[in-house]
Amino acid sequence: KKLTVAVLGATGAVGRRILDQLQQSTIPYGTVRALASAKSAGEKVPFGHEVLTVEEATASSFEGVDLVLASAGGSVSKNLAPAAVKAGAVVIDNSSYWRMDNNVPLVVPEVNPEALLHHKGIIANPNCSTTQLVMALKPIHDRFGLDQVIISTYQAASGAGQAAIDEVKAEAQARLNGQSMAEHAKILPVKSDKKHYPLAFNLLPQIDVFEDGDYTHEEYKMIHETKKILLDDKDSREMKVTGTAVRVPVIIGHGESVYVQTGDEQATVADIRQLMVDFPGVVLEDDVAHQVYPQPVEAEGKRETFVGRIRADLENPGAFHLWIVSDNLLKGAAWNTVEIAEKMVEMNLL
Ligand code: 11C
Repeated sequence: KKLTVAVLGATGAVGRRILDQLQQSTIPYGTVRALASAKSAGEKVPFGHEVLTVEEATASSFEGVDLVLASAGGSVSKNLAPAAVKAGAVVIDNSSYWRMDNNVPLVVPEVNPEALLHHKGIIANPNCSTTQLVMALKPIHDRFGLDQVIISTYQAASGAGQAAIDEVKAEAQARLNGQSMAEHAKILPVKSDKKHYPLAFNLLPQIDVFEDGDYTHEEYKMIHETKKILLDDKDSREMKVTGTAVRVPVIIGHGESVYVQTGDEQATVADIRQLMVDFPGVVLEDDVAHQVYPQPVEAEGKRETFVGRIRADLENPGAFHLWIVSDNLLKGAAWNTVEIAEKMVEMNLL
């Protein structure tokens, strides 16, 4: 059977990439529809060699749709995902709205595909910084156990959307022309917050709003989502997770410096390297003698998660440092979404 697929939020940076990844996927699609807000209705978006005309997304858009790939933000997903499920569709959602719902599996196909078996219509795609993190952590967790994980992120501007990319480019241009960057800073670090700062030639240690204990919402997402994916129903105190999320003036590709304390003091760097080589979707780039290590400019446009700079901690036995890079718009968003659908087809769930 050919699947009727609707891409919700089809005009955004992630939505366009979902169309692209869908077109290149093994999913047996028939009709593909592009849905977005009323203001984008009538726009054209490419789908392979075809051009799709964007339709307004409403609760009645999903009649006859088998699969919805959504990247339209939390409030849209909150309203439209249940409507799509009611119409008989399976929804794979990129927004943060459903991720921590107990009835919604939060899935990275290489890491926890078994969670798909219990879906009730909505499947959530994790936050980009979580996805690339659990790709590297999963094989270490399975082999040696993980007592503690401490993450520092280096997150690209594209995580905050096209307007943030435009803003950092305008700031860089202004600075190179000897002009002030301040007037261009209207969105970052967080559009809804009181102050805005330039990202060009700068670092912003704030991604999303501040919450309890002065952690940001992004930091909490990484903590809670990582535990939900890796620990499933187990006691979340089994693995300590914490971190600091920082926005850097890179356009595409998040970096993460990660400290892991495994549960095995005998674990070696060679073991960790081999685990990365063997894990599907992870590419080991770790040869410092030849200055080989993951970089955002090289990860851009690729589906894989790249891991390097693997070192044993100098003082804690069984503890390691890793450097993880991936395209935040592909494995972090569009590709993982389409890959979940591919996996569901393979598991006869679609
Ligand atoms: C960022 N991680 O880089 C965010 C973007 O929950 O899907 C992804 C937001 C999300 O700004």
